[in-house]
Amino acid sequence: MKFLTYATTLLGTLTAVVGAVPTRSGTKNKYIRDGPGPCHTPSNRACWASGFDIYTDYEVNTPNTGVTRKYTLTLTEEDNWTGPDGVVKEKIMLVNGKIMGPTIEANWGDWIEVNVINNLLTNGTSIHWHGIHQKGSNLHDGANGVTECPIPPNGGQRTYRFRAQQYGTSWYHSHFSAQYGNGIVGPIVIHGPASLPYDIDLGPFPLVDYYYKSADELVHHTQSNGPPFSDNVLFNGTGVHPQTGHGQYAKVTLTPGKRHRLRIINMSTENHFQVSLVGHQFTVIAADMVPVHSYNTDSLFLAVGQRYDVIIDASPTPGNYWFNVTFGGGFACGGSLNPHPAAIFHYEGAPDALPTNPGVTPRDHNCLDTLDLVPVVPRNVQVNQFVKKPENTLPVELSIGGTPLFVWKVNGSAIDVDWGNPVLQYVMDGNTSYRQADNIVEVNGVNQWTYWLIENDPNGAFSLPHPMHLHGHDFLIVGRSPDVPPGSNQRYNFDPATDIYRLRGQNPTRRDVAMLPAGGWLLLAFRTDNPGAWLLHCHIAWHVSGGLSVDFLERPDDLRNSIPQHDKDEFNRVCNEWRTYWPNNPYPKIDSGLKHRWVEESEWLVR
Ligand SMILES: [Cu+2]
Repeated sequence: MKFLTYATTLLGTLTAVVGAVPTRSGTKNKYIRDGPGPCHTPSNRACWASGFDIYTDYEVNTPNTGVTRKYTLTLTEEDNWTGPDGVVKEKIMLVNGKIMGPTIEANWGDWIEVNVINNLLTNGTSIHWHGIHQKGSNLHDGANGVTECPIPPNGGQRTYRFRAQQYGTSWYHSHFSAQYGNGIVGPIVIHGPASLPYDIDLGPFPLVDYYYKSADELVHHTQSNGPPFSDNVLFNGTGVHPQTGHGQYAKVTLTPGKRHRLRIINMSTENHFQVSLVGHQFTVIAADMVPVHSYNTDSLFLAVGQRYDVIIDASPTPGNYWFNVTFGGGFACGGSLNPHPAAIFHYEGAPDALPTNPGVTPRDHNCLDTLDLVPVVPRNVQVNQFVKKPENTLPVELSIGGTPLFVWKVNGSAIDVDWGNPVLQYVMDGNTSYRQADNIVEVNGVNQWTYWLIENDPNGAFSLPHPMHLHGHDFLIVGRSPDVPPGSNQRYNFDPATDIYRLRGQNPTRRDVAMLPAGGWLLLAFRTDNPGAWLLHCHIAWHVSGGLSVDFLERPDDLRNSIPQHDKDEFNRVCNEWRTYWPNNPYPKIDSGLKHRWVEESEWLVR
């Protein structure tokens, strides 16, 4: 499409394109005419258009562009596929024929319509638009077993339609078991105002852990073993094999003297990354899809699913610089068999060469994300309203010793969705006899702040940090247990007598993924302003596969009464097709169904 502002080559070396953010003049392209006003310039990115700027609360006010951006994502699978670092993978899944799907791109206020065609052979699918609030469009959230039945394979399809009410950087991924780890991912960019000026938008920079085994084999493995190190790390879909040297470093071109916006996205299944750019600082302007007051840092910790929009000032001596990924927390939140995962930031005009300065290892973030982000549009809550009760406490526990060996439970129950009978079926039928394994937490009250205390097995022998992701909302991070390294023996229960003073209600960090510390607690708040069935889950694919999720059923009566007839019809059509397909599926369901099994038939024959 003409309006795309990023060019990515096959397997994706990232290329800056002139005019990365559309301007009003100089073209007859519809995107640009309906896009930002003339006030949105390199020196004033805060302005967007008449009546809309960085201070506009997008949950209240969104431009009415009348534009719909249409995309088609076709999913396929291949055997014996040669990956970017030269290793042949037995199984891979592709979006539009590529390992990294196309960037879904729109302007703030546009509608986005994505037709998903499932040409996989035996797997269903559903595509989740991570971070998108889906206000009033819960049935387009793409959470199979919750908001829809999976789209059946061999040509099944459905169209997702939702509003770009927010703006910023995000990604889309399959929510069918661990399928996204087989390659069903891609970036989302919604153009809007920014909290700091910049000259050039470099576009999305997806980072992902990369494994030579299929995600399904890894789910099977992690049901009775610890998580394996990734075989490699890919930057914008490419990377170099640490031993053979096959493959190419991702290369990002900087223009000397210019300020560049980079949209860093962690699309991993398990690896949490510490990122740094030798010789440069990052100026952070947004976290997930929340613009923040800018601040400078030498390194950033990106939990699985998190994004940071940063400005990189190309003022150092022109040359080539390593963009490094390191691991912290004693590998409690991931590691890689590639000891030095990296990409190259190359200055225009400099010789094409490998960087020479390896840089210094950034400080250990200990698997914790920063709580010092200050959102531009504030949200304040009365933290003294918080009273710990069983109803607002979500204990996370690792259950060891059953079958499978490792099962993750919240509130004493591991989620295990029923693909053919999603939660929305219950809602539409007015049936409140939910299955225990749907892990429903019903939330009522209109536009009320609700508080959720997640306690990470403080009495267990063993605890790991978890990146918790909420659908349908951004949450406020109202509090967290004291920071200690994940390997520490320190355990923290929430103690109202002392911990109430740790809470922060005045415009705390707000985003859609936050770290739950090992052996500690996290207190989140969201407002009941979006009727829907919204998952709160760990974004480590192996853990949500193992059960680590609840399903907030927010205002079910309001939800039932607000579903458009067209959405009901499509829900029923896809479910009928899935229910016809499923009895003929050759592979059994072995996990929660949220993040299916896809292994060689021979493996089942030997069991
Ligand atoms: Cu987890």
